Amino acid sequence: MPQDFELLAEKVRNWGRWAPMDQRGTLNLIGPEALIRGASAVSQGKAFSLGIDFGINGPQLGDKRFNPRLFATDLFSPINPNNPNVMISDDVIVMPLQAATQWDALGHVHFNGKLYGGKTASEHLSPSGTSHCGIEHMAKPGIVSRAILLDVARLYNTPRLEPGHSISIDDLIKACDLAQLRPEPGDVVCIRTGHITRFTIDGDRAAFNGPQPGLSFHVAEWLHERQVAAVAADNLAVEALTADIRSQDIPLPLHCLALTEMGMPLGEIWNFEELAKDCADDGRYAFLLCAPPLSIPGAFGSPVNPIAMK
Ligand code: UVW
Repeated sequence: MPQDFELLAEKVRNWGRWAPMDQRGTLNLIGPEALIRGASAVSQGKAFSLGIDFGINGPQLGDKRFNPRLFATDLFSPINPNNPNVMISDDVIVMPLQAATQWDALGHVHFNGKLYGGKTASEHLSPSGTSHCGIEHMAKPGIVSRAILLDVARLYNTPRLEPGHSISIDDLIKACDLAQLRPEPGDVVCIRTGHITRFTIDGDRAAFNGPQPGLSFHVAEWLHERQVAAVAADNLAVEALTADIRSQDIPLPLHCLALTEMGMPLGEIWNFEELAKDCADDGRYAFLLCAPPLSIPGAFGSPVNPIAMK
């Protein structure tokens, strides 16, 4: 794999393509045409949330990535203590930015000491975040474009792909045929594996966090050729994960290619179940996606509640 990987990395590298100090990567491909194409995919007045809840019963199992905890900081608090007929309540949430439905910022992964654009990671990363490719650069303007759903689970005629199933370019082309469309420059590609249902339906956090179906790193070439702006999936990491991830020469190879080489954001833990039913019913797999991350300077990711409109 390392040799394959190196060749592919050179092929898909976008460093310096838009500007020497570029921090938006393939989001630069979303221009007026992609936005208008997205807007013209809305004809039925339907909207779908592609996010899961940010709550204590979320999908996380770990100590670093834990489930969000909400605390009320103000309850029954009168604005005018002499006339307590108007009261407010406030709250604070403690959570990792990657706790549930989220975008990875380009700065989330660096490889061989380099961030996207060839910038030296050690010069930019600190305990207070990153000064290169933080999520704020993806927030303004936010991620709004045409998106297409590639329903790979449906292609295989199964509610969910098996753990470890590695989705190939051939699978993506067949899923495009099923949807009767191809990604156009600036589109966001949404990949349905069905894996999210291990959490949302089965409530099995261990299975959701274990080996899982997802993209093979080889698809980076196809995404690059099709000029895709971003990819989102209904699993933990967009790419397929096997049990031996921690002992691999290049763990998370698609992360390295997408975030570091291409500058292509990855959306994780999205939920396409309701949207996928609707797409299968009406045969329309294209929609307007509005999925702006929060503008948190220096952050490596952001929660998002993506909305698909048809
Ligand atoms: C994984 O959790 C493996 O991916 P990410 O760090 O992008 O969330």
